[in-house]
Amino acid sequence: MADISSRVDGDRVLGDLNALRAIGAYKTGVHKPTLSEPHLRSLHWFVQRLPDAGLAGEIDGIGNVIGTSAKHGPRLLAGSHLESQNHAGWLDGPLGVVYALEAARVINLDPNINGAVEVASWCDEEGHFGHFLGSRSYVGGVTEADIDAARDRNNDRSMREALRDAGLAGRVRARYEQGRHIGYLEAHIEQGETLESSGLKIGIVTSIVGIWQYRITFTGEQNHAGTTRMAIRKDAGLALARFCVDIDNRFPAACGPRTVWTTGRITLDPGAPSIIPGAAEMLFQIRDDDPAVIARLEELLHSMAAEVNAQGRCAIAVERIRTGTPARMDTAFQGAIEAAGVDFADGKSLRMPSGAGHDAQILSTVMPAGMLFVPSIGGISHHWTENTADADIVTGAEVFVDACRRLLAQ
Ligand code: HGY
Ligand code: MN
Ligand code: MN
Repeated sequence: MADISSRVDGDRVLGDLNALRAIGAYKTGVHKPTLSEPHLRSLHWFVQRLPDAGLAGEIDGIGNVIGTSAKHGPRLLAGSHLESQNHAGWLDGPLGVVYALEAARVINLDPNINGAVEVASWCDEEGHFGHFLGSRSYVGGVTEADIDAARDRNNDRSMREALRDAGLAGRVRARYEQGRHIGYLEAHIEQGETLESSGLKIGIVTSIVGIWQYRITFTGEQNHAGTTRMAIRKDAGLALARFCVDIDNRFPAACGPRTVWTTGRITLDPGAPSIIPGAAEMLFQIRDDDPAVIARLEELLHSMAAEVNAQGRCAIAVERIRTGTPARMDTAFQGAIEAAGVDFADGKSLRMPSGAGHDAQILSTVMPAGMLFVPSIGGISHHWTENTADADIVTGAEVFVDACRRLLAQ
């Protein structure tokens, strides 16, 4: 067995994760929306630790941090994100950033290892301003106009203003260099219960879902909740509720084996108890790793909307506001993770798809990419009770660093 586990310092990994947990702490989780004060403090924390890993870097013009190495030889890029969903978990994102930092500290400073790990913290993976704006900026998929248009979904603040307030206005945005890296490796909590329920320790990610997001609006007639007879109402809120139930009744016949759909936000206008809502809006999401399934469900959505409009009571409009290309993870990266899992996790690993979106799916458009998961307690994530056992965090770090070493040696 390789001796690398003597150099992965599990206490240092746990110490770093808990230091980040203390920044923007919320109950046992964190509240670090993109470009918020605690998110910026976390980015500065990361920048300050780059030199000890043989790296140099700064926060770039969209809030990414890329740590680069001057060491000769092959280079592997590794990372994840440091912002969180609102009032959410302490590991979603930071686990992958700290594992990347640990891999850099162990590998970059070892003269016997040819090559280096470069690290990244991608801004806005959690979609407060857009989708994957940080990693998409790095691969050249974000224009200045996109940033001009981006607004915080929590408070409608413009991204331009947030970047200016953070002192990042005018900074260059880091771009990937063709051929600089052999690929990208990301570690993440599973955010589901597969590993824990199977007594396994490592998920070897095979594919990452595409996320398609819709804004569905309903227009009825605002009126008095007491004097308007039921028979003549045009209640936009009721039309929305009926549509959600109709989706649940009709999607199962058209979906794939792992398709999921979610209505994550409902807004009623004006949202007062004595007023029949004249307008309603739902943010609706479909996820699958097969684009044909998503296209089929989108077609069904539009035909269901046409049926509602044909009834002539409330008008409905379906607007697609985001698409996402599913990604296949590189098989050589999967193999390196599996081999490392044999050495450091007793082979307790499983090849599995990711139902969550990740920056790895963006990086996979320009270089080979791989992901590994560690177990989530109770499968909980995007909630402040999200957690992973310390022993599983350390095992995951050792597998991750060994996988990096194997990939650099290929
Ligand atoms: O929503 C997602 O899949 C990711 O956790 N942001
Ligand atoms: Mn994440
Ligand atoms: Mn997340």
